[in-house]
Amino acid sequence: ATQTAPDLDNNVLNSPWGEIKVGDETLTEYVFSDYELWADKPSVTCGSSGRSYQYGMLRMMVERCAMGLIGHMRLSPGERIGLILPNIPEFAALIHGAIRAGLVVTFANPLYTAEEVRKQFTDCDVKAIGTIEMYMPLAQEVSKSLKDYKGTIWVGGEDDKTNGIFGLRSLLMADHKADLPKLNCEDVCLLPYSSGTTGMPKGVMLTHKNLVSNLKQIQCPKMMKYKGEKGHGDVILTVPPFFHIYGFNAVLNYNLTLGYHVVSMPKFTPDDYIKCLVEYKPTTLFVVPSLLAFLATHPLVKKEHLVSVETIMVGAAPTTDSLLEKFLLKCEKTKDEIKLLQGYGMTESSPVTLMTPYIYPFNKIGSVGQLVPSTQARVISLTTGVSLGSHKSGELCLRGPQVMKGYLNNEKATLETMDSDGWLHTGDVTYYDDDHYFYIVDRTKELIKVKGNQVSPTEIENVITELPEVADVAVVGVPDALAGELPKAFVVLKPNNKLTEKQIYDFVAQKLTRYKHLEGGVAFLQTIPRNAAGKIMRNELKVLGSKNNKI
Ligand code: 4UV
Repeated sequence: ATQTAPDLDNNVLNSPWGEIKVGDETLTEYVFSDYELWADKPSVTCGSSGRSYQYGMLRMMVERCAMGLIGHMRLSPGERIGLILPNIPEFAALIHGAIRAGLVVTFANPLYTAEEVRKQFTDCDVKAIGTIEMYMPLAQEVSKSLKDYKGTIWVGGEDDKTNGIFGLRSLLMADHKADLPKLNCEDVCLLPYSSGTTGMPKGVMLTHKNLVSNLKQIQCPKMMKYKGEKGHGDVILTVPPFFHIYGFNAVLNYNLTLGYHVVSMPKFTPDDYIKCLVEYKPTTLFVVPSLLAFLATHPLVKKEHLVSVETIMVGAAPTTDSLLEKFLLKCEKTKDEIKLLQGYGMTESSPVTLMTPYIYPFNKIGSVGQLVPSTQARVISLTTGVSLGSHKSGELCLRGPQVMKGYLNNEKATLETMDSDGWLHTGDVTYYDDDHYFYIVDRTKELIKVKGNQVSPTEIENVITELPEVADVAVVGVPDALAGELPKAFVVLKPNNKLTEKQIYDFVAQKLTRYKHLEGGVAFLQTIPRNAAGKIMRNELKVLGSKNNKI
């Protein structure tokens, strides 16, 4: 059954799920608030090596890591630490250790190029990096550009003081007593990067309060009804990276708070994923649409592999009804036997704002759900800006305690994204039905989503502009069945200059990580369509791009 009609005042929607008590704990306090109840149970297990820590051990590692960062590495509260780590159990120890120490954490995709990491880490003035052996050359290369650098933490390695390297193990074992600072829940503790509605990736300032509020919002026992209980014995298999807000807060922290067993995969391969399904018999899978497509369509995935699965949480990019239905056919389960829940959110909102409640009617398949507790929405007309009623599409605006403090050192972008009444303008086009279930139908912002990963067109355009032959360029996303979207470049060459599509593709490939490569193609134009204000008319290019995918 659907919920009773929520308050509706001037087309401002309130959550039908009421209010939460806004978080006044710090993130690490909240995530480990009940750990003693399951201290001997596994917390995070590496799906490929089997390496695993019990909750009691993880909690101790967090505390010792915090002391090591302060007492041994001489980092000070408020300073920034950058993590270049895949989904391994030590991620949880290091990130919560740093947050407990009062440091502000930024994380980067380990597959980024040195240039991409350098941009991010210099932008927020990183003083220490945590990484594993495989990415040590990347970390050391980036660290050369960082001011007053205090050292690299090597997860799985030993001290090498001459090179400023601290082995994580010796950091944890070091005999020192540091006074850990008293933290304020209004302080920023996380700086994930997001391009938001326009431009280059920016540091998103999230406070303890933002992140804890969001955990409470998605742990609302009414909305998730059956799973109010903690320590339920659930086993989670997750691929979404912990270095993205979805993987970090909505997956890792969400499940650690509840005492569940998180099986993480440092690298996705079909064989390893199926091996984990068989070995760990997960009850819940956290996926992005392209991973759901893998489960639904890959010949190696059999229905026997999915027998233990009760719930699948899918988010980070649009999912189609036909994909959800294909998946149900594959596992031969009904919608009541396996819950396909969707979550919608943004880095700027910690991330979750909309979620399908655990019990929802079948005709709502394809909806991203309802407002989580303590969250309000307005859908505003793209032409007039007025708030619209049900069944009318417009830009989704959101307000709640999970919304960021702003972008780091970028007041202009903050003001463009958050208005004076605290509404976050998402750049997503949506409508809601009479039961206040939301449907995402389009995106007005420039952002491209490739397999759930953010791709900023501006970032690719800036790279292509470095080519001396190029007069003008615009990058847009074109639809792709598997990845969702792929970046495609439209390039105007200077008169009498020559470049091939391949030269442009290769140039971008040298500078940016794999999922930002121009897999949607390169096309040459005489001019880039711009409006009177000089803004690229991306919609025209999108139409051109999808009609003519392989120009
Ligand atoms: O900033 P970001 O990279 O953030 C995310 C967040 C993913 C989440 C959030 C809550 C969940 O419960 C969950 O399962 C996953 O990806 O990108 C934000 C943009 O991604 C698109 C939309 O354009 C956002 O502005 N997006 C995120 N989730 C969805 C989506 C969705 N369910 N359906 C359609 N688009």
